[in-house]
Amino acid sequence: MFKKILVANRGEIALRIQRACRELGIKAVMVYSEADRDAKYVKLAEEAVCIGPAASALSYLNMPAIISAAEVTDAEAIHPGYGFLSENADFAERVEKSGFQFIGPTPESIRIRGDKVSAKQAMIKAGVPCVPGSEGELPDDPAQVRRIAKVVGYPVIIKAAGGGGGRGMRVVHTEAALINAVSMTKAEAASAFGNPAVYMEKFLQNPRHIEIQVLADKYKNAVYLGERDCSMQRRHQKIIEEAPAPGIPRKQIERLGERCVAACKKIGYRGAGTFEFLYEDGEFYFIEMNTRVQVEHPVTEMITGIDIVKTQIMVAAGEKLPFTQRQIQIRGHAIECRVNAEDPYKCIPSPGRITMWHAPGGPGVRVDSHIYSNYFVPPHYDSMIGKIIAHGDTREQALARMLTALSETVVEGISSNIPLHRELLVDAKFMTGGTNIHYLEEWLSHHQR
Ligand code: MV4
Repeated sequence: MFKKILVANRGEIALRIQRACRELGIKAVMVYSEADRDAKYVKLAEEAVCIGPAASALSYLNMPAIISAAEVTDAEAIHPGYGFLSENADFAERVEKSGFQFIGPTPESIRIRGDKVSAKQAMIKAGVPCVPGSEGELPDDPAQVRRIAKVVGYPVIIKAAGGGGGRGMRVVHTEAALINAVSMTKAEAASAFGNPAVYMEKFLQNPRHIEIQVLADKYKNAVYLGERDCSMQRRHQKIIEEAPAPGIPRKQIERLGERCVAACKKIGYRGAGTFEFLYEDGEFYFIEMNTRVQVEHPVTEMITGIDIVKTQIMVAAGEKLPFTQRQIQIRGHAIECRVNAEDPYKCIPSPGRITMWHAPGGPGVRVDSHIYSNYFVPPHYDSMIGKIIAHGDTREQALARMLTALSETVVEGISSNIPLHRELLVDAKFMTGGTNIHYLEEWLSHHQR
């Protein structure tokens, strides 16, 4: 096992990784920008290194600064967390070339999934159900493009191979609009991602966003840890996630999970990963894969009892997965509310000093947050200041515990989205379960205040 790991991230996930290291008896070196000097995990750290000014490009995205910090502190491995450099194949490669272990999959795995066309082709080959569409990249010939769209059926969506997470896509409803939409998406993709390749899919109008969590070691052992429903989102920012996904037959999830595991084995995947699916009319369609630990990993930890971050570290160190699929049991239900420093209805960021913070507690309640009373939320990064997770034997109990937790939580000095969470949790449709990816934006348009 590693003796020392460098944590190349900030905020709650930096603290989460620090905690996993402590539990494993590993020293954690924390890095921080000038704006994060007063962070809780920096105060708690045995070792911390300033890697640059507030701007992410000069600190958390600064590969040489991070690798030098690992060199001067004698760390053996680098955990990238989520966001920043976590899915940057060049970074993973430079980390390994510098003699450190990257805590994540191989650079090749990251690269395959970064190109959505190659990721989708790998999934089709592995038997994972995908959205019907073009076989690979769209050809240049307009007549051929029109023919493909006719077979797929309108509406279609044009997606950039280098895009993802909602960037570089365009919906097309009619043949008249098709060729122009393809050229516009190609031009944008070329400038934004340095890759003009685009592909086409049938556009699903009212899907849910369901994802499967996997863990794999380098000996081709892989397991799935059930699913998460991440449909409650606005502009591709999730705000509530839950597991299991309400109303989906267990057998169908098991079949899908087994497909994902088979795909991991086939591509030699290692570490934690997420297979993202759209779910519409009772069917799953793969859209993207994530090769990092995700913000919403705690709901899966709560229903399985498995520590995903610890397992990431163990498999990166070359250990075997410490459990088999048969040993993984789903217990109860978990919900996560992302607490953002923002106006709850207009969703405008609200950085600044938190004059008072009281965290909730009680049975089944978990808080993953780096904030404290008198902490200054810097304006340079995303607005998430923590996550509240509630677990219960049933969805109803998890919801009740979450409502109590939110009512106990105090954030003063800045705005937070807690009032929004408290309204959504008692919304009749949300309480029933199974709302789709458009629900929150529609809800907000009727509840603007
Ligand atoms: C889609 C889709 C409908 N049909 N693909 C958006 C982010 C990226 N991960 C894929 N996305 C979508 N792909 C087809 N064929 C709708 C979306 C989509 C979406 C997906 C998941 C979560 C939120 C979303 C919000 C808008 C659009």
